[in-house]
Amino acid sequence: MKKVITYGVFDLFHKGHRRLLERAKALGDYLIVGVTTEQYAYHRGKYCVVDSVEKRLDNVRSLDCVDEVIIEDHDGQKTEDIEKYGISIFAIGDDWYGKFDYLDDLCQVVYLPRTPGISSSELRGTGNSPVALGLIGCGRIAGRFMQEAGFVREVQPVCLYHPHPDESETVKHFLAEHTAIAKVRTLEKLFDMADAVYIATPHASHYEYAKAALMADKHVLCEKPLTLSGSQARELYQIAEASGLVLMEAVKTAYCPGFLRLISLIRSGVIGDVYDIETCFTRLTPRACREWKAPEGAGSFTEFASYVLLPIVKLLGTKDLSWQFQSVLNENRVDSYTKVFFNSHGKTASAKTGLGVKSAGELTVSGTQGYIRVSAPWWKTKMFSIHREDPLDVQIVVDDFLGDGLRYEIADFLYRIRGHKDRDYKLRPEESVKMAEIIEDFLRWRCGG
Ligand code: C2G
Repeated sequence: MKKVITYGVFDLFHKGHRRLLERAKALGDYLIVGVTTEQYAYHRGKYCVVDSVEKRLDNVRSLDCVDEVIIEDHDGQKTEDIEKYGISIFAIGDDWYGKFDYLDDLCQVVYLPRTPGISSSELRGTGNSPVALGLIGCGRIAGRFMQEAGFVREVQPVCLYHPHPDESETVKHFLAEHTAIAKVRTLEKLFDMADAVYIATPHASHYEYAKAALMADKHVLCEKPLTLSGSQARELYQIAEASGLVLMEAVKTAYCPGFLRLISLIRSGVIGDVYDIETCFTRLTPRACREWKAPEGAGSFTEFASYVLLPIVKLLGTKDLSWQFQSVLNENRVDSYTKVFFNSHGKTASAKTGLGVKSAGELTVSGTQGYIRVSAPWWKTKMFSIHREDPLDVQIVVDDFLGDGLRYEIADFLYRIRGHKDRDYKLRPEESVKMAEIIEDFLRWRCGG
């Protein structure tokens, strides 16, 4: 029996996919189809898969020409599969021409002509023109955001609003580098031009900008921390919910595949019940920098809280969490180092942040059957190790963290704008609100209140 194998994402299943599979089957007697997981598609630069893997598997499985369906989820799998299933022919569309010639040694490689005039990308865009994005503010992170947005083609940054457009060197530099971006002088103009807004301004101004954008019926992706107060964060989520708008806090770690895998593995019990979490984020920062200066949002905790609090609210929950702060404050009561102790029903956590103190940027989660360690920088979760009582019993888990990692949050923002509301599990409103409440409490405590 001549076995044929092919692979694909098969998102928004269409005529081009069906014809490819029918022709692949005609090359032999038995057709195996590898359906690519969303994570592996990500890894290969496809960030906009719309259909769930179940749906994509069902679509492929329902065809008469398909005899067997498998999942494709890692590099090197094609070679393994060809040997494992005794494959005679590897077939794929000719958009991949030459890319799989290396399989020649194992079986015959056939590139089938693609069906013209149809593709998943076009279907994704059907009735949906790209999301025009207006930027508010253009600090360091906005430059990185622009680069990363280039990987999510259906999001197009179009304009920039900055409160002092002509005075700032940063703005001039930004506009010179991103010539497709129009400078607008008012927020009204920005809202006219954009479907959605990305806010990258100093912390204390996030609330006002996010509220104005939501009131103008725009989706909002806001840099962390979303706000410096729990009630403000709650209000923003309420406005978004009531208006059917997407509001997302841009904590990149929350959306990256490695961190999502870490959390789901822990929740599935790999280290038993979780009893302690230790997180840390420090960056030695010169005293001349903004992080030390802005009166309200300055200091190590407001700067890094959104990262260090994330695994804590994810794993200990938001309901019964209590906390206590300890800080090293400078003469302006700005914290150069902060350590927070958490408790929730006897389960504990600690979070360290520093601008003037350096510590290991690691994350350790301890449970009744073992612990997980993510080495520095844990917030770019790429690899972690699972340890048990026997020091030699170590399992290493590796995942992707591409570029600066912002592409994942941008892709999620797009998905959610396109109606995939269920995706808010990556950072739920109540988790984001709880982080803002803790920051608010910290600021009150730091003022001596
Ligand atoms: N295809 C086609 N005609 C089209 C569109 C797609 O023949 N108009 C083919 C592709 O060439 C591919 C298959 O349909 O062989 C699946 O296409 P995609 O879902 O776009 O998947 P792809 O990104 O090609 O994934 O590891 C291999 C990858 O997963 C292949």
